[in-house]
Amino acid sequence: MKDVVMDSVDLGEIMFSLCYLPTAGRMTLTVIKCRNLKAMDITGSSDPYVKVSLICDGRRLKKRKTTTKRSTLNPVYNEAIIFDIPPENVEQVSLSITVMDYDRVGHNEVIGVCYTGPDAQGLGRDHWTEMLAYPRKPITHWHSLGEWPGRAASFESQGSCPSPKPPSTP
Ligand SMILES: [Ca+2]
Repeated sequence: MKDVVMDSVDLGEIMFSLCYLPTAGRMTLTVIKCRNLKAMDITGSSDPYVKVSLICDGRRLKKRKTTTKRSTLNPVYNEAIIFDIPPENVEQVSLSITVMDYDRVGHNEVIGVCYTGPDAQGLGRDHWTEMLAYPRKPITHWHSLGEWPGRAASFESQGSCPSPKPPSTP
């Protein structure tokens, strides 16, 4: 896993909660809100929505998105996205959370992205660990958005779905 370079470009932040129900094998990611998003449109604003992908083995297994909020850099969603993840697979998956700008004409653009999962960096990994440590309890954090790594190659590594890993050495 390469380091995710978080440079100084301010793309904004996203607040979401994670909650895992081991018996039901259900994970709920609630997109709460964003703040100080980067303006993508000539109007000086953006039309943000949030796309959440469940990733295993570098592949997007499932993709869900929130509604689009028009012309705001501080959207409020409070929208829950549910994934079925059996306990035996919870160490093998990650989530990518991408904030997009909707455009009526042309392609929608990525504003910024963050990751959470056992292979994520920093808070992305800590948030996931906390979710597993406190099952049935929604855990909420603000995450800084990072640059979209182009073809998404830096995070979605090649190879087979990782088996449970030994704890990382200090
Ligand atoms: Ca737009």
